[in-house]
Amino acid sequence: MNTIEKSYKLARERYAAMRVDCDVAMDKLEQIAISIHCWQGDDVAGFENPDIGLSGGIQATGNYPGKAHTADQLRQDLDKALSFIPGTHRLNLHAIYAETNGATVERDQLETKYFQNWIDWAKQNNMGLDFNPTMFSHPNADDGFTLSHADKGIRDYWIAHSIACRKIATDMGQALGSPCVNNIWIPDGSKDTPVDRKNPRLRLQDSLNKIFASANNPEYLLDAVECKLFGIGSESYVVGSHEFYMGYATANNKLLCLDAGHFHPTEVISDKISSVMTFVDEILLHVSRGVRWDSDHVVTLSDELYAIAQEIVRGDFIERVHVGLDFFDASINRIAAWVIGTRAMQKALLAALLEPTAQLRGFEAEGDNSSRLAMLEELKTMPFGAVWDYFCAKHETGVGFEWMAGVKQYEKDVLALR
Ligand code: RNT
Ligand code: ZN
Repeated sequence: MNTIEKSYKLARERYAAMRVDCDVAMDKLEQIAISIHCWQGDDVAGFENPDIGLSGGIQATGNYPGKAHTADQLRQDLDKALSFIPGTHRLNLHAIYAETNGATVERDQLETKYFQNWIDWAKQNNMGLDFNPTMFSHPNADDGFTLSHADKGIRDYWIAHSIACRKIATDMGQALGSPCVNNIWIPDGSKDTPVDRKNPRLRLQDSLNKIFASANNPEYLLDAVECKLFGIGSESYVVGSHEFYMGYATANNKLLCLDAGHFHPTEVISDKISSVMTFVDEILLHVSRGVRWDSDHVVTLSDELYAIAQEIVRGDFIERVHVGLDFFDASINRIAAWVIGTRAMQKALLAALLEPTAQLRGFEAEGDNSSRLAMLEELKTMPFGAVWDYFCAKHETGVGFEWMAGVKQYEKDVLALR
């Protein structure tokens, strides 16, 4: 027996003494497919137009060498990242990752054929796909408004784009036998105090109604809408606020997307999950890490990440919460960023799955808050790392820091030559 197995055996005994079964926890973790965002691999650039900068009030800062410039490079990088991530996951694509073979294809003209390579790649990897219309980094989004624009022509363009994306997402879901979550996020808002907060929201509601006019087949397509508090250049007003989309999702039976960076700095999405789940069937998470603003730092094993995972597990929401990642750091190795963020999410989920929740609930029900606090504190130093290491070893994805050597080698052999 090697050290990893020995440590696991001891850890399993420790957890068994608390009536927690480590094997059951690992089986459950294996079933959770994280939706890994493609855009960490190229700083949200996409392949539509290499000269157009990222707009929409979001920013990837840094210029670490080796970013992917083509879809083949991006898939190659993803393959590398996935080799260090235990389990089977999903890939989250944006419309700007279409492969048009050099042809200029307007976004309202996009079709599934431009994503065929992605579908084939996903099939090979036994992965599902998720999707997003891209309503930024485009001349029709230059003045900060898209689906809520005062100009009908511009609104119609983005409505047509969103409808095209729903069709593509449906085809992806059908091809891969797993529903594709198509998430709508728009940058609409204004830098300074607007006079009219009402009409853009009414126009957004109308645009969404047009986009969702045809019903989705939930076997293939799930529609999500993502709210936000502010962006760079939309500090004073965001059309698609939390209240707006909470209302829209509830009234229209859509998924609500909660992005960890899209609320006031002292607000946390972990506390919103059980509230929102009372009124919508399913939600999408954009797990991210905002540092002082919605900075989209790489996700780490923070208190809030633990709390998000606890809420998903304690609420029995695993089947109803789609866990997606949303960060883009251009200042470090992008493959490492994917691996660090995804592994952190999985670690948090494992820690939550290893919790003796029934016992904790018992203390709470009896009003024994001293025991509740004492046990929560003791749990923090339980050997959950030994279970995680064993899980990684079982999946041959590198135990501990080991995987980083593989990333460094790849940087030398592949990224440095780009
Ligand atoms: C922006 C939103 C949105 C984007 C991606 C690229 O603040 O979080 O989800 O990050 O669509
Ligand atoms: Zn997001």
